[in-house]
Parts: sequence; structure tokens; C-alpha cells
Amino acid sequence: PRTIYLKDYRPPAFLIERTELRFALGEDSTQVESRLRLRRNPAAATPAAPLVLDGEDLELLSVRLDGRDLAPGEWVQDAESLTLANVPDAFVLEIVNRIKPQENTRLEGLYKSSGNFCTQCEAEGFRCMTYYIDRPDVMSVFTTTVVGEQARYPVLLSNGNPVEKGVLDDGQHFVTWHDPHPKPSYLFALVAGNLSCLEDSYKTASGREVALRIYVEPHNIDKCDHAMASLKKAMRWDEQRFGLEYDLDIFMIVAVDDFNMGAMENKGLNVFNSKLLLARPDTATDLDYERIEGVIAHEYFHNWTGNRVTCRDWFQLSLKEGLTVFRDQSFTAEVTAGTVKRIDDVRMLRSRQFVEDAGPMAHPVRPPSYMEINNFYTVTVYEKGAEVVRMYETLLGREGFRRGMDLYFERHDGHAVTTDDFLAAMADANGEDLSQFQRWYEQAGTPRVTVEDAWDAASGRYTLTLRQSCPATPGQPEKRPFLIPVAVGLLDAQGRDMPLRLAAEAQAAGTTRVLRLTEAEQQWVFEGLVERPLPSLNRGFSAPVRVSYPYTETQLAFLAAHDADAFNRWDAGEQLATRVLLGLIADIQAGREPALPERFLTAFAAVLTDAGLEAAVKAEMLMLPSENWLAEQMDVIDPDAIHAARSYARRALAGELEAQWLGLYHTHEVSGEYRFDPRDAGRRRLRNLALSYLAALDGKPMRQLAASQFEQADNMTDSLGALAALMLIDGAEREQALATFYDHWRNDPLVLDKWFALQASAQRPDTLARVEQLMQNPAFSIRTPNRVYSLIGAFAGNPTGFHAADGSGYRFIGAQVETLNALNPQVAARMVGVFTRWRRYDAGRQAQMRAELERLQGLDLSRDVYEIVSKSLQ
Ligand code: HT7
Ligand code: ZN
Repeated sequence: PRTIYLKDYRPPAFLIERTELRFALGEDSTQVESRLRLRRNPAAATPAAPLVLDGEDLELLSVRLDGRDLAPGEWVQDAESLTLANVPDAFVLEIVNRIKPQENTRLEGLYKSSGNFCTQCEAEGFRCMTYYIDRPDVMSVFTTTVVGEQARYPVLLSNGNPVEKGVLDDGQHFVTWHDPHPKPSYLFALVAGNLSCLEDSYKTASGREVALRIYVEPHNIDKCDHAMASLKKAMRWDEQRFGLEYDLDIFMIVAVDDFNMGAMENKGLNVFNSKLLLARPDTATDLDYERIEGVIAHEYFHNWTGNRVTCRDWFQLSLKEGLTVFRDQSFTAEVTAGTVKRIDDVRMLRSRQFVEDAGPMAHPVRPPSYMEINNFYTVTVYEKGAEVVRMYETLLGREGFRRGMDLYFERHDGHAVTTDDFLAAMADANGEDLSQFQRWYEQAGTPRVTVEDAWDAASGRYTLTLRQSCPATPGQPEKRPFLIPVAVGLLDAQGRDMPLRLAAEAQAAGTTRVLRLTEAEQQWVFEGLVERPLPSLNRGFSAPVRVSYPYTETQLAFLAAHDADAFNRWDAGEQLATRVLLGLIADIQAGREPALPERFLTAFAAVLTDAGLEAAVKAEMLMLPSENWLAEQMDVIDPDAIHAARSYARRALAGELEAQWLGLYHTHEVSGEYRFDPRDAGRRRLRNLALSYLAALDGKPMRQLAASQFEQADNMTDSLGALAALMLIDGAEREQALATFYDHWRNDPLVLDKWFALQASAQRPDTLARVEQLMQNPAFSIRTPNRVYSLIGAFAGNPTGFHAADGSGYRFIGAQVETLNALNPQVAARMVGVFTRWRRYDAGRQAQMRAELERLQGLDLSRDVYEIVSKSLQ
């Protein structure tokens, strides 16, 4: 496959002013008629270029130019395009082609899901429906007519507003939709099916009434209330926080069961994976409720950051994704508990994005090249991209950031732009030179900031020296210094924040200061201090970097108990626990008896019994670092020792503090009907965490405790919490509960996904056999991404299952990748990602993973899988 480079970007040779489409949906095939009003782009590089349209797997039936039928010799067709030489400067092109949505297993373009038609066009799916200039900088006004059998497809939807509808012969009907906002093809959507609709309305800040509709399969209509409430919350928040109003008369969301990713922000017609929309207390967990609220908000926020202002090319993906993730993170933090959200986001960034940034697929937030753009919907583009946007806010302040956003929309509304344009708006609106900030978009890798301090008691001066470096990444051996905002506080011996006065300042200003680290090495001197402080660094995770400072364990425990910055309190505890666990891993590897240090136990117990801590924050602080995170801290990853050490620590913490855990469990029962609110959700989280620790103690009493929670639970959070705890304990209760759960939910695929995932994640010797057996379950289908993610994906993420020393996990996932490669390359590419870090393991595992990658490389691979396999082997 060929590599596409950002440096080769050229403006399009033609623009499409109007796009009129007619889809005649059939049971065997669908006929697509398009009428495009094209004109040469005055900004094009080559004035007489031919017209090249993108198109894949299309059966071309006819081509007409300005009303004249063209003969086959007047165009050139290949597997990916249709070329017309010698076209006029402005003309109307009419094309008729046929496609087979029923045979579409890739789930790109038009396909069928549960008997309904739906589309997924981002990034390059539109070209699988009709010939088009399928790139985001070609924005057009769309009018779409959908024709289908009325009995099968009573609901016919597309973008914009409905302008005409009618009944045709042979039981067919049609609806015509017009979207007045010019948009790129990737935001096009069409849905047709037998769907029920939850209706509501919303009055915008300026007083316009917007109809809100959520479409689902009829049996799911009682699971849409949370999504609707979330949508209205998000609409209000965007008005209040960013002054952004919705711009059409109708906003629709459709849930589909077969979807490669989470959701899609098509203009006025969002399409959602049903797992991110449907929720009822007995079917969805608190985490599901939270995710749904976040993703509904995310897709809605794209209406401005992505749709009104879109990307010039796919290298700019983070322009819309990083910014929109930042917006959805801010929304969730403001409507729930901010600290917990920040901890969860950073935990995920560190355990996934830092890992990606240190591996063979590492790429900058704005990648310079790709083979397959679908492979670049990554944690780097999304989550690190969001951190980059957050740094603007940290540097410029909340008001400065808002000024930048306002200028961005003022300059670019209705256009397709770049991350440079975003940076320029932020800089210009605030009179700042942010040119060095550009490096966050261009350089891959996680920077390291090393901190040294010096205390001069005689003068009361405290000096912090910060040094930055960034490891080499593929294609980037050398890095230039970043502009890093490091938020710093200083604690006195009582754990109170000290007022901060930097040298040359007349008076102290605040207790947290954002230091702008721009050089490889820089110093800051704080004056007027009466005692040696303890630094609290990178408060709130102000920059996506690794910070090293030689804290002692006592200092970490002190910060964990006292830091005024709640995020850093958690982070200090996390660093301490990581150190302790790495010590236990070393003990196990050396054949020594592991023992939990007394100091750690005391600090842990203090958190466990702290009555002043909010339940959700306490749960965060009592969770041990994940096995993946611990793996990243090791030179040679040893999955067995990591698992043994972590299990040992859990058992020890459970055994030493059994009475306290039980106390916590019994005092955190949530009474009354299930409500999804941060307080109740926090209590359930903490209580289920207590149960999972207690489960580590094994034995009948704990089995009974979990089994009785399982029997009595009136909501999915508690039901699944109990089932997860039972999965940790051998005994009849476990199989009994699994069977009960299955019998109860056998007709609800989304709930069964949880059942699949729990079993595939179990760190037990028989897990692979169980997964193979579950693949035969009638509820499983390798063609449905949700099933694949929940069973095969969960197993791939199970460190002891996937990395079984005999290589069975590698061979199993390799075989699934091979099957998926032919059916759905996007899903296959997601599954193969677990092999990328093969060099980090011991020689035996390396050889087996490498062999599996080489075997895959020898197959006829899709572009998606080929790119990841070949880059992993480089
Ligand atoms: N913008 C959407 C990305 C997306 C997607 C990309 C490739 C293939 C399938 C896809 N489905 C959705 C989702 C978002 O980030 O909002
Ligand atoms: Zn997005």
C-alpha cells in the first residue's frame, strides 16, 4: 500500500457546489443517482487538471455531463477512481451506480444492521456509495432523496430538514432531505428502517425551538431517556460555556447494533453504536451511563468543532477530535465530580497513550503520513490531542481560551482548516507568541521533565531546576524542546500550601504557579519562604509528560495525605503504590517471599478509613495501579510476576483490613430507587471495590456476600459488580451466577457483551478454552464488532491470557485477526494492535509474537492490518 504524506497536500482541483443524491434501497442492491454541480477550484495548483473522483466497489451504470450521455471511452475507471479528462470549468455531472449494502461486512459506506440501512462515511466511506471527491476540504450543500419499501422501511432519514415526502408505486415511498450547511462527504448520513422514536424539544438561548428525536429499534424505546436528558444538558452547556447554539430545526440520533466505533457526528443525524445510547438501570452500569452522557455530548459538540469548522485534510484530525474530547471532558468534569473525571482521563492517557507513544506506531498529534487513515483514530490524536488543547487553556487562562475559541469561529466558520489555524487564533486573540507550542503537534513521544531542587535556609530561597527531554520515536531521532506548562505548588511541613513569590516579584501571588518550561533546562527561584518546602509538581496533570523528582516514600505518603491539589493527592498515592508493587514484582522474580511494606499499609488504611473523603475519590485512591501500567514501568515485561504481585497485594490489603473493608461495604449501601448521580454512583463504585478486595480472601463468607449482592441487585452496576467479584473466587456460586445471568439476559446482546467480557478477562488458566467455547454461543457473531470487542478484544487485553507463555494466546488472536481481516479490516486492525509491543517482552514471548506477526505479514492483508503489522516488524 502507498503512503500518503501531509507535505503532498494540494488544494482540490474541483469544488462541488451542490450535491443531489437519490438512493433507491432494494433487497438485492441499491441504486445511487448523483447529480453534482462542479466547478474548477480557483485555488487549485494545476489549472487544467482532469476530474478525478474517488470510488470503490461500485458498479457504474451511466455518466452524463451537462445533459449528454458519455460513452465508456470518455472516462477511465480503475479500482479506486473514475477520471474524466477535458471537462469544462463549470458543469453538471450525473452518475448512476449500483452497490450491495447487504454484502457490506466492512461497515463503511451504506450497510445493513438488524434489517435497517445505515451509513458510516468517516473517514472515506462515502466513496463506497458513489463516485465523489471524497476529501474533507470539498464542502457541498446536499439534497438527498431516500426511496424504500414503506412496510420495511417506514422511517427514511438523512441530514438537514425534511422538505418533501410522498408515496410511490409498488409500496415504495420517499423522503427528500435538504441540509443548508455546506459539508464534506464524511458527514453525510442515511438511515432507513423500522424504528421507534423518542421525541422532545429544546429551546435555544436565542429562543429557537429545535425538535429532538432519538430513533431506536422498537423494543429499545424504553432505554432512551438518559440519552435524551444528556443531549439537552450538552446543548445548554455549549451555549453557556462557549456561546455555541445548535443551527438546524431538527437534531436526530439513531442507534445501530453494528458499528465499528462509538458514534458518528453526521450533520443533524448522529449515528450511535447502540451500546453508547441505550440505558436502563437494570441493563446499564454507572460507567455506561457516564459514557453515554460523555459521548452524546462529544458528538453534539462536533456540530461546531468538526462540522461548522472542519478539517482541511485527515492529518488535521486532532483539530476536531482533540478539541472535541477536551470539550466533552470539560463538560463531564463540570456536570459531575471534576477530580474523579480528571483521574480517570489521566489514568487512561498514561496506560494507553504513553504506551502508544513509546511503541512502533508512535506518531505526533498531527501525523506526517499514513497508509490507512482509519488507523489514526488513536489515543494520541484523541486523548493527547485533548491534553494539547487543555494546555492552551492552562497557558492562556479560561477567559483567554474562550477569546481564542471565539476568534477561531469568527475566522473559520464554514471552512476546512488546520491545527496551525487553531494555534494562530489562540495566539492572536491573546497577543501571545505560541510558535514553540507548534511542536506538540509535530513531535511524537512523551517528554520527560526531571526536577531538582535546592534550599537555602539563610536566604529563604528555594530553587527548582527543570530539565526536559523526549525519547526518539520512529522517524524522529532528535526532539526540540517543547513549551511545557508545569503547574507547581509548595507544601509546608503541615501540608499547607505556601504563598508563592518568584524572584523579582514584589509580592506573593497565589499558591499554584504555572511555570513555562521552554528550554532544555531552566531555573525558578522562590523567595521569602520560612522553611524548606516539598514540591507538588504538574498539578492537575497540567502537561502530558512524565515527571521525575526523587521523592522518598514518606514524602509521597505525605503528599497523598495533604496536597491541596486533589489530583496530585491521588497521583502521589499512585506513585507510591507503583513503587511498592514494582518491589513485590522484583521479590517474586528473585524467588523471595513478597511482603507489603508496613508504611504502605498504614497509608492505605488511612485513606480507607478517612471519613472526610468523597466516596468516588476514595475509590480512585484505593484502586491499585493496573497490570498494564506496571508493565510499562519494567524494562522486560513479566506478565506472570506482575499478576502474582498484584494479586498478592490485593490479598494482603484485603486480609489486613478485612474489618474496614466490610465496614465500608455495609455503610455504603445506596437506598431507594436507582439514580444516576455522582453521589450514588460514587458510593456504588466504592462498595463494589470493597467487594472485589474481599473476594480476594476467597472462602465461603465472601462467596456468600457476593452471591447475595448478585441475587438482590436491582441495577446492573451492582449485579455486574457482584458477578465480577465472583469471577475471582472458585466455587459453585460463580458458575451458578454466570448461568443465571445468561438465562436472564439471553435476548439482550448488549448485556451479554458484559457477560462475554467478564469471562474473557478472567485471569484463569482455562480462559482461552472458555473463550473458544463462547465463540460457539448463538449470541456470538464475528461479524458484529460489539461481540468481537467484548469477547476477543477482552481476551486480547487480558495480560495473562494473551501472554500465556506457551504462545496459545498469540496464536488464537492471530487467527482471529486473519478471519477479521477479510470481513472487517477496521476491527481486525484494532485487534492486531496488541502485538505491536512485542519487543518489550522476554525472548521466548518475543519470538512467538514475532512469528505470529510474520505469519500475518505473509497473508493477503488489508491496508489497515498491513500498516500495523509492517510497522511493528520494522
Ligand atoms: N468522528 C467519529 C469517528 C468515527 C469513525 C472513524 C473511522 C471509522 C468509523 C468511525 N466511526 C466514527 C467519532 C468521533 O470521534 O466522534
Ligand atoms: Zn469525535
